[in-house]
Amino acid sequence: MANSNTSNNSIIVRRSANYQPTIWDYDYIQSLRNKYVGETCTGQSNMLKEHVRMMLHKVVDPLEQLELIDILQRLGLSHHFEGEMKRILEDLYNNDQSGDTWRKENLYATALKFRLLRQHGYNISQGVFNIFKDERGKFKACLCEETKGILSLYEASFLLTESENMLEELRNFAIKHLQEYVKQNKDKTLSAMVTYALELPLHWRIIKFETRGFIDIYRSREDMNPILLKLVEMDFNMVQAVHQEDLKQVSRWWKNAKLGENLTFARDRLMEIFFWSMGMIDQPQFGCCRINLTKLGSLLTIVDDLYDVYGTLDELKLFTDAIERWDINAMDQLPDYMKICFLTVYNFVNEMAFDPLKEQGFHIIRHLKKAWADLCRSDLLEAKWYYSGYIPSLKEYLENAWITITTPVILMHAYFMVTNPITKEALDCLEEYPKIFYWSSMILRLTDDLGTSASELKRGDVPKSIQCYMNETGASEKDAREYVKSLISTAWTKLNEERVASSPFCQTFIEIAMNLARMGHFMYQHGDGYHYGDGLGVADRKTKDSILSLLIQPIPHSRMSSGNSNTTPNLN
Ligand code: 0FV
Ligand code: MN
Ligand code: MN
Ligand code: MN
Ligand code: MN
Repeated sequence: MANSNTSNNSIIVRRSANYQPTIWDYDYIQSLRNKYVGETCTGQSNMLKEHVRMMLHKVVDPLEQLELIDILQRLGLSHHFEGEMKRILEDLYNNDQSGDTWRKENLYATALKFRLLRQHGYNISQGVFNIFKDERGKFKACLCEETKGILSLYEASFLLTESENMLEELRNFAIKHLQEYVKQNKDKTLSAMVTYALELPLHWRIIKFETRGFIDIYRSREDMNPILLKLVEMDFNMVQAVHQEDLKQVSRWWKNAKLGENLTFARDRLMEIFFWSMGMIDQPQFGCCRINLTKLGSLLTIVDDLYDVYGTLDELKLFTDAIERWDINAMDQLPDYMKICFLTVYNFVNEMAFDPLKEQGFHIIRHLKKAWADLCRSDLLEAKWYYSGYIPSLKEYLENAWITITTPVILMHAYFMVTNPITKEALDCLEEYPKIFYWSSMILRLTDDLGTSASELKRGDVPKSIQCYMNETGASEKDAREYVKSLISTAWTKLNEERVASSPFCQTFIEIAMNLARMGHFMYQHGDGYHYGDGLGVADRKTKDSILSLLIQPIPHSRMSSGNSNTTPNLN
């Protein structure tokens, strides 16, 4: 679709993505009320936490310890018990050296221990799986009897790092077995668990987005612990209350900035972007970071639509030049609609740089504006390709596209949002984009292409990875998609490597980089969910449903009533 307007007496034909307005009304967001706040809640929750802390001290059976840690993580409670969990894992890791007997020949326990230790940064070797091979190096046939064990192996195998061929082999073995198991459909509950795991491994999922579903599963488990259940219901709702306040605050910013109103060519997706930020970092104490990431994401979305949809090539050159110069005077040369984009970006970035300068004496504008300039230059190159009809090779496309997916800008800002004190060592490392930026970005790019390129090409956009690969090799779309998926797997192995490599980055930052990659899978899995209303029909409902269940609706509490008197918006 294209519309035209006149400027300097000539007609400018512009593309339009025909984005639909937001489904989340400002007044609705502001009307959210949550009763899970205040001292009574905090007191009750602290008491329950102490009970769980005691549970963690009391369990002595290693397998029970591991299972409890796994459950706490999946319920989204692990950040309350980091010290206790570390103590247990440390013991288990040290025990491993002296050869423990409890898990010998037990694939389920071995794999669970392997996964949890690796998740927490312990250097446990893939060699622990050797005992499951026979003399000829094949996996013992008896393993296939044990689907629960193979499922556990499957999840563990995704924590592989480079050149761990055995883990890759084990993963293929597990996938084959699990696919076979689903076909037979012997045990409905276990089959459902396997299907869910095959869709996406745990390591590629954002834990926060899985908690709501897992709480329901946990509630109906035979071994459910009522204290733990009560704590998680309480905690989930209390955290939700914090998130809602963050959302309300940033939604006031968005309304005041009038960007949605004034820039009608761009996606107005404040709620969805807030949801992304929540996926990147969900701990309650990081509200300020969530708010700033949401602002940043909104600006990046507008700038992306500027380059991909609305701007003419000449205008885009001017905008790129203004960002590269980082000069407020460069605003004069911009068409009116771009002035507001430029000024908002300029003010936001400068404001981000204020605290580090004031509090710690670090001048970081240099780093931030470089990331923006790189982004705009790469976006401009894509625009030039589009207007000239050029189709790059996949390699040439990706060399540019890992920048245009905006991850380098997001991570550059995120580093400063979550790090105090900032270190000189980290700043030096940020001069060139560190590899963790690159691989996190690559996963987001490739997953985004799998999910969005169909609608992008329909409205007119540069060919994305799938199309570049098809053009270059003559492959079918199906094969091209498979190839892109294999690139994603490789990128994950590299990202796993960077995650544990020595680096000047704190764990919180590394987790944000991992979650950004995971977000790509969430988006792709849900079709074109991020572009809500792009016309991709049912797929976009999933994003809305996730937002409702995680951010809007409290969990009905076993004692308290469900509490939320708000009605959900009319979403049609
Ligand atoms: C992805 O959209 C997107 F929304 C971008 C790049 C803006 C950044 C926002 C967040 C990561 C929250 P789209 O598929 O249009 O991106 P590309 O790069 O394919 O144009
Ligand atoms: Mn719009
Ligand atoms: Mn785009
Ligand atoms: Mn783009
Ligand atoms: Mn895209």
